[in-house]
Amino acid sequence: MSSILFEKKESIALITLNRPEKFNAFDRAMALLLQSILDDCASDKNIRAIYLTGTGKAFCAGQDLGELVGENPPGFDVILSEHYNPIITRIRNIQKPVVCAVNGVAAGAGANIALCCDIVVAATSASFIQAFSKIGLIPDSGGTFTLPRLVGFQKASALMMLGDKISATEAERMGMIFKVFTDENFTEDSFKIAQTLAQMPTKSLAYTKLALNASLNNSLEAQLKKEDELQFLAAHTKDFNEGVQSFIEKRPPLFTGE
Ligand code: LHQ
Repeated sequence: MSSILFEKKESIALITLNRPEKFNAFDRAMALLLQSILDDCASDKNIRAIYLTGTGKAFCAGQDLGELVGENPPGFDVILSEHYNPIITRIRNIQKPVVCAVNGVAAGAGANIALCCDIVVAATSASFIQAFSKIGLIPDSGGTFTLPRLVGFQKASALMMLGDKISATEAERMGMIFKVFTDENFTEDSFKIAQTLAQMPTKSLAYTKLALNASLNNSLEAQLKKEDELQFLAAHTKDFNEGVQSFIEKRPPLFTGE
């Protein structure tokens, strides 16, 4: 059985972390596989949205701790530079929206991979834990960049130092994630977001993502310039034309992602 299930459905790439007995923790092979799946999604023009979730009780428990004490464990430098960092940069740079459907506990690198996605939703029973301090590590996988920007510096410090597990509802309340859906309807409700995105003007979503990425470090002046540049590109897409035409003609738009 593959450690990640990968399916393409209705212009959506459905990626399911699949080591349920290890709470979908990553070993090297699984981390490299996720990178190659994301590369496939990036280059496939038919894919217009990505939906990332997990099998079983957990979304992902981060690094497979068993691998660290197994035979020939990968070095720490390799784990970050070859496993997690390339996953985070791929998710942030891919020109398509990534929905993360956190179906259960998200811990360590698993939490921070989830939090770097474009739209993060969670099931009521899901939870988030910056588990690193519990085992004497520091938060990685972009967590020290992402979390303070989502919830503020003080809350991020406390969550990362104490390593408390917080519920999906608390995560939503503090702005860490977008929404919580009931366990019963979680798959359907979360997948609907990907279905909606896959019908939208893909390039405008990609340029929105580029603008948001740039905003993380830009001055207002630089950001206004970035919006100028990207709006120019958006205005030259077929989907912009279709958006305006369909509005004038009072009909639903049919966006093609071009
Ligand atoms: C696991 C794991 C796991 C293997 C649950 N590995 N089996 C970067 C730099 C370099 C090196 C290190 O890593 C990193 C990045 C990181 O991600 S560091 C952080 C690594 N992750 C953790 O420290 C989390 C460890 N797991 C937990 O704290 C708990 O399992 C959580 C809070 C996720 C879930 O707790 P429970 O609901 O009580 O479940 P459980 O502890 O009973 O786990 C269920 C099973 O999953 C169990 O297997 P078993 O055969 O005993 O039933 C665990 O061994 C396995 N599992 N996490 N990371």
